[in-house]
Amino acid sequence: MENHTRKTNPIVDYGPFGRKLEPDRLEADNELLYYEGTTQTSGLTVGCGSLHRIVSEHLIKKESCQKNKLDASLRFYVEVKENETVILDKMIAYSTSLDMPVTELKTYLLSALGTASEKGYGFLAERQRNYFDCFWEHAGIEIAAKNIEAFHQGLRFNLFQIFQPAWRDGKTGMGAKGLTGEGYEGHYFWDTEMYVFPVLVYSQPDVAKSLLDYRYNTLDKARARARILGHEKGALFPWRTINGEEASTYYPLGTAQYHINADIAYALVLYLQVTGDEEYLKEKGAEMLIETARVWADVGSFAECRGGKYCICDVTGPDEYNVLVDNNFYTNLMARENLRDAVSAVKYLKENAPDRMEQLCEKLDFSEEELKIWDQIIENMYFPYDEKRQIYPMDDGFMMRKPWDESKIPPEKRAWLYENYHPLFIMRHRMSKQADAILGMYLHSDLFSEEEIRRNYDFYQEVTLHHSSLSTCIFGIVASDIGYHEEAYRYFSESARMDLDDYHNNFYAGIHAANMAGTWQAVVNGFAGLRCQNARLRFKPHLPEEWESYSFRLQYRGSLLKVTITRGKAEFHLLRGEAVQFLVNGHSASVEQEGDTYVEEL
Ligand code: IFM
Repeated sequence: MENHTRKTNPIVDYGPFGRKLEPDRLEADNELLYYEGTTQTSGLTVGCGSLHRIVSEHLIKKESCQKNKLDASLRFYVEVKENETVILDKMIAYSTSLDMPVTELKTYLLSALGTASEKGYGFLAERQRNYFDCFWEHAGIEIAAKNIEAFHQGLRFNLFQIFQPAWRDGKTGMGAKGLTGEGYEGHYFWDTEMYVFPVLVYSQPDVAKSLLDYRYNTLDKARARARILGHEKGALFPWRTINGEEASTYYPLGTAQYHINADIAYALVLYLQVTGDEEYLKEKGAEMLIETARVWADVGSFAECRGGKYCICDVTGPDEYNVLVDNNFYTNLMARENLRDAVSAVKYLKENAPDRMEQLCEKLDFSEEELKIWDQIIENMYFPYDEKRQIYPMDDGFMMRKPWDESKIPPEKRAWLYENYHPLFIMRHRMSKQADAILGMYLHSDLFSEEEIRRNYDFYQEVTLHHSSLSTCIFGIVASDIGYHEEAYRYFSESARMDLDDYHNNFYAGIHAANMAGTWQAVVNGFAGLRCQNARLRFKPHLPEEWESYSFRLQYRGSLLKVTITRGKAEFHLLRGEAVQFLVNGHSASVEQEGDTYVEEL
């Protein structure tokens, strides 16, 4: 089949169009169908075997028919009486050339199918059920409220859809559409690190770690990419990719989103703080932090016209309606924190693993001199600021752009701007597609006062169109943080059933994995106010008016904590593991032993 693509939207695709997976072989033999195909550009081969068996007593004849590499089928003839059930077991196994030489794919897959069919459907279903029971036990959110079924269904659907496609082998990442559709050609974006990853790090830290491994395993490609972009040192991760190579077509909406480097670094640091996995920092983390930081130290300059502050020009921030901008607030903020984390990693290694530091200095040709420059950048990062409104505009030019007048846009074109208007028309207006500066303020909320966040939220609330599915969940979380509880609930409600109710009218192309994870975040990071600051959990719990209670679980440094919020109190129960210290509503609290509960009056 051909991938569906639209020629009208530069974000979605600019071609080449037509079939992208070329069939190499297709065989139908007795009960087995076997397929192998290779992607045209990246040359990745996928092998897929499927075994079919009528397990009830009805079979009278089987036929296999093979016409060519595109058309093969199996036929099963059964004799059935009215109301009788026929059972067909179909077992499918996939593997790819990332895992083994293409010549070994078929043998491997047939053997996997053989084992699966020996074990039988019942065994496999049971194993899958146990696996998912464990997932729900750690990731599930329970809400008690009237008429909550629809939200519960939305939450569960969303969690399932993000957990299923998050790969566990360290060689693959996770598509923005999960495993459900062809939208964005299966590519991985920052959606994984900034939206999905925080859910996994607290519920399935091993899966989160595999996703980091995937980035680590593609570091060489990111280094090569940085050279193409003119950076002599460091690594630049691709905006969209599968095998680690940049797969963006239209660079202003792709490669220019340099913030992906800092996003990956942010996820890595979150993982280190939540799990305390210092070995990971030594083995892989420090190298990733150094290599991503190096690009930040090269991409900008200390600009005289900005009082010697460090400026980063011609990048695209998260917002895809304002591209190739100077000093995108989100990018500068995340870049500065990426550099800060890299400095800490180097210090940590020098003190705790000097041999590894030495190795890295040699491998990366890294010297202390670089640290001095990083420190200067950290001290002098430039942020656009509007004195009159006392807010951070999204970038240097944002306040100069033409005000957006939606009444001039016919209603049927409003949600499809790139499909209906030239990019320049969109980019010259003062409006925003999705959470951008606000996202930075959520991720680093400890660096801003509540008043500051509120002023910025009020401003961005007016200019954000939420045309991206990555937007409402973030606004909801920030709304919770500043006490706009009704608004937070409204945003949560939109996110929770976005795909089930197809609010964005594009479910045909697949799920919106980032938003799905954003629903979990809206409850845990939003209503319950969870942040991990300086490696410590902090909460600011709130119970939405519409609910009687809600509860969720978090894994933190090997311990399992259950948090339950009811009217007037929040309970923190240590289900498993060692003592956990945390902050709740600004003061310290702890649970010391398994079975302990700390109760906070609200
Ligand atoms: O990564 C996102 C981006 O932020 C908005 N457009 C869609 C991409 C994939 O979900």
